[in-house]
Amino acid sequence: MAAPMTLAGGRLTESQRARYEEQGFLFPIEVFSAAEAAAMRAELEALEEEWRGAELPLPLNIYMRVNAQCVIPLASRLALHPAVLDVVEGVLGPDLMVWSAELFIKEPQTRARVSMHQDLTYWGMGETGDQVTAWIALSPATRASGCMDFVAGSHRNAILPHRDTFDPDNLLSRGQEIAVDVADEDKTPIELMPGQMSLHHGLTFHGSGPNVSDDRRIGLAIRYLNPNARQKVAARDYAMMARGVDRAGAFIHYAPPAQPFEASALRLYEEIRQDQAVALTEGAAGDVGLYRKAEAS
Ligand SMILES: O=C(O)CCC(=O)C(=O)O
Repeated sequence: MAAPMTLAGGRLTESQRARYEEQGFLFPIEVFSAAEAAAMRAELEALEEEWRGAELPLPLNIYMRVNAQCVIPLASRLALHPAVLDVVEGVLGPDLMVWSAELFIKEPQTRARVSMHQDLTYWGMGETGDQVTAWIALSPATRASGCMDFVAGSHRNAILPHRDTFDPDNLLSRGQEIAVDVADEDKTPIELMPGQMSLHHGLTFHGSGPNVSDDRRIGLAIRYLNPNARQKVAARDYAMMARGVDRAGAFIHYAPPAQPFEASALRLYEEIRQDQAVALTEGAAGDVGLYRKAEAS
């Protein structure tokens, strides 16, 4: 596993920034100690234990996979953490917003995978550079546990055609995969220890294989925007202010949750999910389960 990069006072150096621009990704970046990451994992697993059988309007899995920052304080705390923001600022500048935080969990010895794709395909924001994803490992992300693979330089492509597979083993919302064959030798495995993160551009080709290890693979993918980003497909979009100022006002701002699954946060969550669904389900030929309307109670 590669040694973590040496930051300058917790921030990217000019050459690290240039490497991100060149490759479309950067790793491994240590943002939390192993002990801090273990405490975060324990908090997450206690939350899963407490809420798994609870009466929530939607299945717990949806709240974890889509906009977890709205209803799970651990997710918003990580997304707003200064150690993470200091690094992200090196890519997006001083004004930062959190668009979404998504837990990608692969249970031990399971087939769950992520097909090769470009994130921006369904965000409704076009091919903007005003976004970056920070993916934080809360358990070892190794080749055996199904770490992500990135294709260096692929972020210089436009958004390429994707096909929806709706494969149940695919963790993506519609099992979308890029209609391009990616050779194994073009993939860089993004192995991370707990507390380390990677950054990737929304046009970078990436995916991940199954977890054949005996531990869970837990990652939190946080999508950051700067205020130059625009939602072009949905009528409205939302973001949590993280740092600096939003002079453009193109996104509706909201506050992080104080407690898990508060009633007001659950209402806002559903509003955001339904509005964003317009972009994220656009053109889908089948049912996009993560964005399906909640059944009326
Ligand atoms: O966690 C994974 O394996 C894939 C996550 C991903 O595709 C992303 O963060 O954009």
